[in-house]
Amino acid sequence: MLYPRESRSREVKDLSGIWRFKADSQAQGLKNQWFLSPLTETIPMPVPSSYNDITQDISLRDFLGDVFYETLFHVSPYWQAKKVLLRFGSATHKAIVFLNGQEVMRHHGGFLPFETDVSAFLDFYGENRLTVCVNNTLDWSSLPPGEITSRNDADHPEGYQVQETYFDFFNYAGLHRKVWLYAIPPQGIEDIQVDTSYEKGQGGLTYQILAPEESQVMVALLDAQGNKVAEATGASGHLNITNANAWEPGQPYLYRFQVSTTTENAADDVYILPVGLRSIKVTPKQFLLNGKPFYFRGFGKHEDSDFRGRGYDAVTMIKDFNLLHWLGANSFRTSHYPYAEEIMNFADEQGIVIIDEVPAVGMHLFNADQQVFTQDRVNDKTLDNHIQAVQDLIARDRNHPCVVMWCLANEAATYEDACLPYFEKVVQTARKWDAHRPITLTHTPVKEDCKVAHLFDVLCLNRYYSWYSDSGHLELVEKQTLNSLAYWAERWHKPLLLSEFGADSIAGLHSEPPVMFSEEYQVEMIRAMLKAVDACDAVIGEHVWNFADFATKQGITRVMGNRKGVFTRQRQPKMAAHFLKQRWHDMKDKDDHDGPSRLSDLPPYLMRQ
Ligand code: BDP
Repeated sequence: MLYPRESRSREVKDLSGIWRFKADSQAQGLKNQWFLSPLTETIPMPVPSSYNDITQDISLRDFLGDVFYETLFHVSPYWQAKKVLLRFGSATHKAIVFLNGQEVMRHHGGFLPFETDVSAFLDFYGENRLTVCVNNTLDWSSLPPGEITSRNDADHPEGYQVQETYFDFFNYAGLHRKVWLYAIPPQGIEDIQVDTSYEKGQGGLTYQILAPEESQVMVALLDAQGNKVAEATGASGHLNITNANAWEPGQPYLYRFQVSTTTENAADDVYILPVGLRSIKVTPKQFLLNGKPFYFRGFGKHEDSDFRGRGYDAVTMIKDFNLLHWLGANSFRTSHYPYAEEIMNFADEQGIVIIDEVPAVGMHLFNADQQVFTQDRVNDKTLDNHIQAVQDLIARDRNHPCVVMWCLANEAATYEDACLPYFEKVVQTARKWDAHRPITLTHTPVKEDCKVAHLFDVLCLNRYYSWYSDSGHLELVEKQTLNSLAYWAERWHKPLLLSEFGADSIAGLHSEPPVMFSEEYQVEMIRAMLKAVDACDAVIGEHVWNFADFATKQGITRVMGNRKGVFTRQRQPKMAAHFLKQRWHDMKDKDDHDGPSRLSDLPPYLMRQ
């Protein structure tokens, strides 16, 4: 699925801005066809943004059900000769879209784009009205799963409804990403797929172009200065590039792959796709990027910030990337859902490596008595949606050089037998749509043997020793981590990535000796885990949980959100950030001078005295 980009044949109009908004607390809107005329009694709402934290109204923050968005716009009559597409970066979690009172599309799933041809619904000479009904409820078939439970008590005999979620982030909702209208030639390019390679100065690019059969396809590869380094004709083929520049973490050389089509009696089309040449290989103990061992230093992140909730925001994005560079980090996982396309584009440009995750989170109830994979829990419909999400994520992100691995689930109940046939199908889908990239999923520290590890290339482990187990016992962490890593390495002979580890700390709380929730405790827990990591040669990376503090649902284990960030939610560093900065810059310097390698011995100043 192509990101809307301008070219001499393509025009893009960003509909982001201040829209009219109305929460439908009585569930009347669809029944009474609110979309037929302009919405009344609306409030202003920024798009993109979550709607939850924008007003002072607690009932909107915790709202459950349909909300309506509306905006007005004009299009140029010149666009009549074009195909005009309406595209949403995402709508969380379900959307029905109406243009000038008529339904034009529906979409399920809150983290991926959707679009449709709206040429026939537009008024090219008058005002157009776009109305979107967005619903934030989750059930057992959605990704992520959830369930609405009805409760009552003596004070509320009439009952009330609660959205249960089994994941640890606030269920932000709304139009979280940009909304575009864009015009392309009616016989234009529909899709482009590239797979690239790089070995010792030799680059390769295999491509496949989806365009109407009658069009002639020309492709050219331009270097960063705009010089043509390869060209070909035809809808599929392979380009060889000698003296090629690789896309490397930290040195992200981007070429431009220019695809042009000409069709008799129809307008020409041009799409320019940034591409990076790089290769990936996984061995039992290494993750090789361009033939060199790559060690992941970074985080599990969230799309989360003050006021905006999960809404895409260039300020937050660029600040976050600057902080990653400041720390010497080289990668992150898009826990626990696909992030905005603008973030993926920026990671390509910034040379930050990404593990790209589908929104399959909360498929583990943390309760041994609950059989997760039964009909009233995760079910066949969930599986269909999971398969669809994998397919759509790959369709969206497969051309990004920054994406080096797909993460197909976070902490599912992989110790249950029913998990195997389920994940066999999910894995099949990923392999079918991308035969090149490795796949992974994250594991919890359950004792039972994992039923699906053999299906994956890299095993990601989430560990919280001295936090959720043996709380306060920092002295146990190193040994427990070592034992766990040794078990997984010997059992599966696959590379391991410590994909989550960390402790909550409230910025400004100090304690020496360290106690839980102090900044010191967070540092010492991370340090102890990393001592074990440094001793295990099957580990290919460390992703601390989490980059920044983030919002969650309210509960007695969360102090205004999850505080495992090494930055506060406002992106100010805690002690752990300074600790990681030191370690990761040392590792980076070592990589730069001696070639990529693991830091085998911690320098003494990083050891706990
Ligand atoms: C892990 C989850 C993550 C949570 C984290 C925590 O993958 O989403 O936020 O625990 O509890 O199990 O902080």
